[in-house]
Amino acid sequence: KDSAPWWRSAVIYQVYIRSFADGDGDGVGDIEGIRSRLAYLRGLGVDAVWITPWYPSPMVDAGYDVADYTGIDRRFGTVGGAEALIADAHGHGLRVILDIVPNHTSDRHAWFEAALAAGPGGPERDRYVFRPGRGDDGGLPPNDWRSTFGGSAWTRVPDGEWYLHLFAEAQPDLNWNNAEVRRDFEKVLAFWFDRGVDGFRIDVAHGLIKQEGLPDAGEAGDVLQPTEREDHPHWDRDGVHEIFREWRKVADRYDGDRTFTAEAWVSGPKRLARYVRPGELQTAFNFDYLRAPWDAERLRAVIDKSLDALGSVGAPATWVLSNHDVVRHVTRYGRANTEGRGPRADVSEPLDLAMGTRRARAAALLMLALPGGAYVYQGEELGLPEVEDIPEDLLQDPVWERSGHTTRGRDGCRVPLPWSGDAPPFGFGPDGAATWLPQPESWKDLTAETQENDPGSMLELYRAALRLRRELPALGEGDLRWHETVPGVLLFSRTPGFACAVNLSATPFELPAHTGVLLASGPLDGDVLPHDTAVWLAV
Ligand code: ISL
Repeated sequence: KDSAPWWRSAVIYQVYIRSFADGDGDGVGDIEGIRSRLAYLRGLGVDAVWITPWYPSPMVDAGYDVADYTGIDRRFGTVGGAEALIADAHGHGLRVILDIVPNHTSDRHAWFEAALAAGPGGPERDRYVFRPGRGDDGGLPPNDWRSTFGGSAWTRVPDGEWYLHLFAEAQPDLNWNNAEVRRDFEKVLAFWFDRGVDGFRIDVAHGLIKQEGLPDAGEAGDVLQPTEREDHPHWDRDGVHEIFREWRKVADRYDGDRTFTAEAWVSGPKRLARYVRPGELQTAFNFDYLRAPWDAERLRAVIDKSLDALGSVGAPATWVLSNHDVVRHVTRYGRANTEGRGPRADVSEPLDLAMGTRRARAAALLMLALPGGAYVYQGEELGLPEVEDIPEDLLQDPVWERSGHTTRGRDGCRVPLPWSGDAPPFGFGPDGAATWLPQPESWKDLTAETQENDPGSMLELYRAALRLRRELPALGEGDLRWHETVPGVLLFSRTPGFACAVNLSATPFELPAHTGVLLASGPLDGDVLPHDTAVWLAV
């Protein structure tokens, strides 16, 4: 176990920087805030932190609109502060993963400003995807592609050309056929590797290469997720792999195991496995697991298909339940009939938070018992639910509107963390300081301080599970063997001497023979596992 590279079984904690901890009291989380909470992360028992974009940005898309890849936004700190954070984290035994955003820049990036100034045909324009429009006077977009955030993926500039943006208008897509774009990103990787970072999470890794000729997407343009179709003009094209093989060579020039994780929403584990073939990236988020509903058959199918596909290329699986783009899973699981997918909260379904929390506890034990690595999104260890009643005038996420369907966006999973105390800002920042989104009063019962040392709390469950993960040789990488049971129950063993049972049915389940209960997500009834409960057993 010890000789395998760290990233094959790592538990990586996602720090959504503007909502993690606020060191200077301006209501927005920052680098000093993270530094002040490293001991907490160490105590939680994770192996690494992934920090969402901290680069200078107009913040149209919360920092995923980058204006300078080698700087730090003044709201978050300085490059010196970032270096100090990396050193401190390493001192606590925590690795540091950065977020890199190669599909698009901000429209305020110097490259885009130069592209605009250059005019049609200028060489600087070739860094992006500019085209003349269709129609007599070029007044129609060059094709029918749709932005992920709604509307056409094209915006016209005053000189008459149109530029492509698969996300917000303020996020122009880069042209990855341009040699300077490739060279500059390799320099960005080196800049941060030189400062000690251990790896990168690659934003929209499946979007970089567009089909030659930019043909209309036709009906494929209506799919909300690239996961629904393999042959798509701008998602998951073969050419992206050549880029990542070059990136891997950059990482391998450094000592230690520098690593990459692809954020790639693709149509199933076989396509995902293409990103983690030998010589390419090391891991990729398994979003099929995140999207699976609370259903034993469906979960087992996702687990098997993922392990098969990733295993066939020698890559470990990487499980994830929540992130800053989707409804928090306590809330997803709290709605009986909701598929566990996507950022869109269907708030019309009745919500049972007690059920959601109970399932989230069981889901955590399941995830952390599976072979491979896992991601923990900040606040999931506190059992935070989605905040669904943020007043509309305070919402900040670019509105999502597709196929006539408007949602409240992603702010509900991005509310600043409650650390301590009885009232907002709950220790997020200094007493009396604002928070960029309001925190619910009810979060006084969910602060880290309240949960600390409470054996029934979500925080103590995560701590106990992560401690056992470090101690038990069976956990982390390795094999899994299923045992046939009754419908609605998942039961598997791992060697040496470990078994996990999860009861997703309504009927109590009699545990198999074992030599001790290591950890349970809720009270057991002797040797009977109640509904929506998971248990780790010594066998
Ligand atoms: O499936 C998708 C596109 O149809 C989306 O899920 C998309 O891949 C996803 O939204 C990408 O998310 C990442 O990049 C976005 C940013 O807004 C998100 O926060 C980030 O996680 C643009 O940079």
